[in-house]
Formats: sequence, C-alpha cells, structure tokens
Amino acid sequence: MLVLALDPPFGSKEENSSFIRTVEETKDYVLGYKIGLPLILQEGAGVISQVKKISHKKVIADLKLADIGDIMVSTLRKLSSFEVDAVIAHGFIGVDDGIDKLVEESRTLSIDVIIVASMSHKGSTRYLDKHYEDIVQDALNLRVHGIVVPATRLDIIRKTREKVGNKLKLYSPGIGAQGAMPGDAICSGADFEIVGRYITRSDNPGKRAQEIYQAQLEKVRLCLGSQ
Ligand code: BMP
Repeated sequence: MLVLALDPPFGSKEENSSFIRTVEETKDYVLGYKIGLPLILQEGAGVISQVKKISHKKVIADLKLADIGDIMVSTLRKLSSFEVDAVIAHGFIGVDDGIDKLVEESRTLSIDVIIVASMSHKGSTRYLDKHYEDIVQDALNLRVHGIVVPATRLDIIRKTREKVGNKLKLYSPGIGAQGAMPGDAICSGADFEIVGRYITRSDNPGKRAQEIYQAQLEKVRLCLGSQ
C-alpha cells in the first residue's frame, strides 16, 4: 500500500544520509519506490537499477513525461535499459500522437504507464482539474496501469474509484509533508499511498516507514469494518 518517493535530501539537517541507507531501512515496509528528477540529476539514471537491486521492489520513474509521443517513446526506451517497472506521464497532453504512442511502446517494453489525472497541490484546480474527467476516461480507453489522484482531496479519489472500478490502479501522493493522513486515501479508494519527505527526511526512515505502514493497516481495518 506504500510507495516511497525517493526525493533528496535524505535524513534531517543534522544528520545527512544517503538514498542507499533509506532504501535498505525501508524496503520491508514499501511496495515500491518512486524516483524523480532530483535523485536522477543527483546520482544519474543508474540510480533506478541500483534501487531495484538493493530493494528487489518495483521502481517507478517519475519524470512526468509531457512531450510529443515520439520523444516520450525515445525516453521510455532509454529508461527501459535501467529496468524501470513503470513511468509516470501527464495526461493533459492528449492521446493522439501523444500518450497513445507512449502506451503502445510501453506494451512492447513491458513497462507500466501511470497517468497524472489530478495533482495534490492547490494549483491543480486552476487548469488540470478542469480536464480531470477526460484524462481519467483517456486512461480507461488506453487501458493503462494506473493514474495519480491526490490524497489531499479525497473526494476526487472517491469519484475516481466509482468511475474506474478495478480497471485502474490509483496512486495517491500528499501524505505527511502535504498534510494528508496515512490510510485516508486508501479508505477513499486508492490502491497505493505515495509518501516522500515524511520518511526520507527522518533520521530513522525505517521506523517512520513502519509507523506509516501500521497506521495504514489500522485505518483500513477501521474503514473496512465500518462498511
Ligand atoms: P512528499 O510526500 O514529500 O510531499 O512527496 C510527494 C511525492 O509525490 C513527490 O515525489 C512529488 O513529486 C509526487 N507528487 C505529488 O506530490 N503530487 C502529485 O500530484 C503528483 C506527484 O507525483
């Protein structure tokens, strides 16, 4: 249920740490890792296969792809050499000659595509959320693996789950540093909660990840019990 966003820096200000230690200490509590531009720019793209090798968990490359189809295909091919399991792409760029090409190539390379439908920051309401329903429909039509919906706005998660049934996996960021509580997104219909700084900036990331995992389990037990 927990995906750890590996964004640097690691550890608190007092105690600087490394992504390696964070992965080693958290791998028993997470289902996978999300690696974005900050860590790739810091360590190089080889960090993707390195995290996979240390953790034996799924790795999602979060480059929020938002280009013409051919260029996203070229990026995807490069990422495949680092054994990435999934990539995150923006849905707002549209399907024709865009996401359709990415999805077609992803099938050849056996890489999952996760499409951003709505984001966790406030600004998402200004443009992105106005097209959120169309983006979800595109994701359904393309039969991609999943979409990103915000843990900071649980009504969107509920609405999305109602619409997509079990056809898409829902990934929800916004827990901890952005204010959402562990377990609430899952109780609203998400499959995975993405947590970053609340764990990565802790001096004891393993303990933090375990606490979040336990909090998720408790909350889910309560919400499933009340159904
Ligand atoms: P944190 O828990 O530290 O706020 O990190 C959240 C992670 O999820 C970051 O890696 C961020 O890029 C990502 N994310 C997000 O916060 N909101 C979104 O809508 C989409 C994201 O990918």
